[in-house]
Amino acid sequence: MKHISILGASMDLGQQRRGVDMGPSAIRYAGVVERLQNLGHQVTDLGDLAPPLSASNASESESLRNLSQVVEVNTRLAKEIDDIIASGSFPLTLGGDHSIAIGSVAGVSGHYKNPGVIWYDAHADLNTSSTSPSGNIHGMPLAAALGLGEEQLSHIGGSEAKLRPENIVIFGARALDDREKQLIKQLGIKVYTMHEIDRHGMSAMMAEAIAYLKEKTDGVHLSLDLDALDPQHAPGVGTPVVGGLSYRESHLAMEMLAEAEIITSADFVEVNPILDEKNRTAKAAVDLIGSLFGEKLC
Ligand code: Z70
Ligand code: MN
Ligand code: MN
Ligand code: MN
Repeated sequence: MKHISILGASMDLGQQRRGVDMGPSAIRYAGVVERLQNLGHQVTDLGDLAPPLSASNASESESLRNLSQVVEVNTRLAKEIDDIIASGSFPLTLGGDHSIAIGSVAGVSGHYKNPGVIWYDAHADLNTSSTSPSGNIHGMPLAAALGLGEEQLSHIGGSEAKLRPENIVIFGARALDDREKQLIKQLGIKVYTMHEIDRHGMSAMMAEAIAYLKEKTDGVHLSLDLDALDPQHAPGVGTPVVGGLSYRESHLAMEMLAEAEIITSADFVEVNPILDEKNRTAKAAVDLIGSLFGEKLC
């Protein structure tokens, strides 16, 4: 039994399609609290962080859209996550776009000597304001956690880098920008692209990723972007990318992580109910959360 604290990060200003700020509501509506309680966990729903009021005026930079709002929300989120862990509870953050991982990783990192992360995503989110093709901050959180790019982002929760490159595993990647590929090579970040997963299978690749992180880290944050899944299984995301992980593969991944007992915090992000079909993507998120927290089929 775990004590789990659920926190909604209702943010949609890290990218340009509105509606992903309603992700936490959709995931609650799909029954996340009841699902975890039925598994015997003690759950506290802390509600949503107050969202920023609106997108900024045009004076803010197009290479860092809505920077001040993203900084403000993530600064509060980092503090909340820090407090949740200090209280002995497992922080489960519901996004919101992926920019909120800047705050969640910042809040987690001080609690471990060697914090690690599994970045379960079609994208690497390793852009900075100088490499980003879009200016969307949801494409930058992993770079910010490495201490790269705009300091207002990378210094949230402290000026130090929050993650070491060797403690990162990216899983499910299939839409990397050229500069992100360069950075991955340069820093030696471990990436399981769809190629490796197709070639060797989820079971072998996740087992390898778990062994890798177990050796290097003393706490692992799972940052799960629903666009890691194929759009067939998770249509309600802002940036669907074909050729993704299936619902079944993703379940196996969560079950293996549960069995390995390595995950110490998590976020589930990018569920956009406006783009969804009958809340399917939020339901998939809740199904995966169930597996991550120990649900068994039989
Ligand atoms: C692209 C960028 C991204 C999520 C899209 C896309 C980033 N690399 N992240 N959807 N979740 O604009 O930086
Ligand atoms: Mn909005
Ligand atoms: Mn992402
Ligand atoms: Mn993504």
